[in-house]
Amino acid sequence: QSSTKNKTQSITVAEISQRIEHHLKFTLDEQINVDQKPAYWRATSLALNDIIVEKLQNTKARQQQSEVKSVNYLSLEYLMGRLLSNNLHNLGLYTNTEKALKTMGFELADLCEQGADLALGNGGLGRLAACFLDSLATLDYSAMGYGVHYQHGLFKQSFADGQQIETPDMWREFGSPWEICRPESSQTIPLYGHIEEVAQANGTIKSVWHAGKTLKGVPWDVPIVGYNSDTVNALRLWECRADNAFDWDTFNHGDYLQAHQQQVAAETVSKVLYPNDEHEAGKELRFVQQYFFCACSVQDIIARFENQYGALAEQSHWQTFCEKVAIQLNDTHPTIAILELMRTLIDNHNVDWDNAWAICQKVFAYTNHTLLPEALEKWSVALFQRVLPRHLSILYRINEAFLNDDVNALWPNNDDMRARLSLIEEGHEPKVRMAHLCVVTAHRVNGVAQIHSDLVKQDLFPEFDQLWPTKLTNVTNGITPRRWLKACNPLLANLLDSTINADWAKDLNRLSELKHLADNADFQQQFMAIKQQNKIALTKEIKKLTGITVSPDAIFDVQIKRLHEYKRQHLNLLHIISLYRQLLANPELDMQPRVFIFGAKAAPGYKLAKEIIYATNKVAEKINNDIRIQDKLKVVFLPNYRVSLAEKIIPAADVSEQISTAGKEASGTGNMKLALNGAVTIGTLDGANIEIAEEVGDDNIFIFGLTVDEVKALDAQDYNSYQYYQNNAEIRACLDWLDTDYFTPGNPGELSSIKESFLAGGDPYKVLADFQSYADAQLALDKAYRNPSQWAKMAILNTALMGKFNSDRSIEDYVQNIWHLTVSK
Ligand code: DL6
Repeated sequence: QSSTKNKTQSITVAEISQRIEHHLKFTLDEQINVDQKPAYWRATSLALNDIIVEKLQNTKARQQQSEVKSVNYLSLEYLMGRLLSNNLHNLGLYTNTEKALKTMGFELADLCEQGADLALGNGGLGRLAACFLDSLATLDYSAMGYGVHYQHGLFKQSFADGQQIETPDMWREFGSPWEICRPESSQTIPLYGHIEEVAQANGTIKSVWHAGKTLKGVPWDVPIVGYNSDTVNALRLWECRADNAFDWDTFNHGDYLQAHQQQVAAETVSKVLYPNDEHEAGKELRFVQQYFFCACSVQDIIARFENQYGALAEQSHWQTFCEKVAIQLNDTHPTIAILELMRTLIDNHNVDWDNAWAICQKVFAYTNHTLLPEALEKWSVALFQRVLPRHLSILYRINEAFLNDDVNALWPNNDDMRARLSLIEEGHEPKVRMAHLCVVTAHRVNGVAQIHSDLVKQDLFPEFDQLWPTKLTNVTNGITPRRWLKACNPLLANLLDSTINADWAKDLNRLSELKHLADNADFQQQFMAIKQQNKIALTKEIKKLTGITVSPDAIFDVQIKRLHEYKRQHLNLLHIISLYRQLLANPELDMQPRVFIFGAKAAPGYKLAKEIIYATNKVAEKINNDIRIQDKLKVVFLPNYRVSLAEKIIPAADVSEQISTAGKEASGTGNMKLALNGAVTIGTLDGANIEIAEEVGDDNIFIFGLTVDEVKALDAQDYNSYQYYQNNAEIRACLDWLDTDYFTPGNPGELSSIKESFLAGGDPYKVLADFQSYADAQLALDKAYRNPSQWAKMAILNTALMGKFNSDRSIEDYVQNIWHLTVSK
């Protein structure tokens, strides 16, 4: 195959115009030159998709021919964002398309705004999956992303009198130009029913599963375009339909609506993304959703393998399967894939137990993304038994072998240890420990930042680490510099293009050349002028979205991430209240004006998280309208935080708030995006903050707060949050203020739940313990900002030293240590 990347880049402006006009006329039946942005957005996307699909076909042919190993990334979440701008940048067609559209009277940047976000994820885990797909294609690896084709992605958020309101996300109400339906690869998925033990002619017993119901999985492929590469991979998303869509008997008896019921029931399986971040709700529908997704994906992986290499029933192909297939489990959500592969190999492909198990151990690897106990999935044995009886019997056998062989070898006759490590948690309602199944099966288990991986070894799975000392490892997360700088911050990207003589968006380490310019007054001026322009643009967006006027001369201090107590938006809020108090006491307080910008969705069932949003909005309302403080303080909570909004906020940020309780944030990736765009971090020694600090140096980051060990020590001596309340007058005053009706006129006590969470609630995330240290760090930050050349230097060095956090590096780590892929060029 000849290289198509240069061919793509040479597509002319006229050709692009022609392709757009073709779709306007023949696909959309639109009059050319009608001023209709949605139609032009769609026509442009379709025109681009034609080019992409051709590359996708070439990629497939090339990958098949070269017989390279392929990684299958299984994730219940993909936070893709919008695709038009990113695909254009990755294909090198942005400028020509911009020109083409100009001749038609449109601004490309404007049109890009028309696209809906593909918000098929909650937060960091889903966005990481999206970055990884981008890097895999960019690096020319053969990869397939597998996910769920949710009809509704993450809910839309708005505020009514400060309260979060959720409405359904309708990302494909009128279809999406980016997806291709593949009915020929549909899957039939059995579930429920019972097992029959059938004696075989050779004297053995075979378990035969008589399913009570089947579902149909229909795949939709979203092409994943590599940057400046020949590769377009696919993200395959499964939609659930009824296997027999219509009950003809019922239909013929005249009950037309009833006849449709099966279809309605099946569709609920892929209807909606569960909006819980770091929390498992344990609902049957979610279990079925996970299984449906895993079963479709495993069957598809096998079908693709057999299509290329021949039937898996043949023993000679078992080894080849291990050599050609890697399956990565993105957290425990897709764990059932392990049991499904075992079941399929044994029941459908005549593989014996030992070989099936050996295959599973070779192909599966698992990434852990959280230590929070409430996020570690456990499914009730009873539910398993009802929905997946055959899978449960396989799980029991795996457990038996694990406990009797592995555990017993290291800890002979140790019932305590058996109970601790078993795949089943005994008790009133026995449960399957999904993470244990992953660790027992996978050949590699990785955490997502060094400290997190260390804690996975020390605290979460110490016994597994003793059993298999090389299994647990680390791959620090990364972000794609294509979306998170080149596409979202064109002004800075241009400056980098003209300063660095290399394709920095591919080789991000080249940004370190900026180090030598960090002190250069001219370069500082250019760098900060771009920041200022980005801030002006965000100022307008803030006005549009909230009606609030902010000054671009203020410090733009940003905390954007899911709302969770451990991420401590309420620590930020407490500090804002304290600043406000200080300003009321002394309106002439010498400080740089500051705009605190929040973006966060709370899980709809997470009461305190929603109360924190409400409190922030109420405090914001008061502060923003208080003329006594002369605009020195503004608080903005932007509604509906999502990828496309992040792309507007991040280039404009001066300060990046990464203030989780040490030991709780596995890695964070927003911290990397913000620093890459020249924001200076104020953060704890948690997750990837530690590695960011190592890269940029202590002078270019504001670290505060307890370390992991100090948090543990506080817990060991029974942390008493009341002491901080009693001993720190500022804390006391701020918390007591929340009890009054100052922020909620006429309704005292509306914000008291936050104070309560710190006091009666025991302050589980040590907000009060870290408050003073945080306030001191904020003071130091304010001082640094008021020295423009010092601040410019810090900002430049943050951009310069983010090379490590390129998701291409993360992918190369996975390739070297876990997947062992080779490039297909
Ligand atoms: O690894 C991606 C991302 C990390 O950067 C965050 O620190 C971590 O909180 C997040 N974890 C989850 C866990 N979800 N569940 N279950 O989203 O992963």
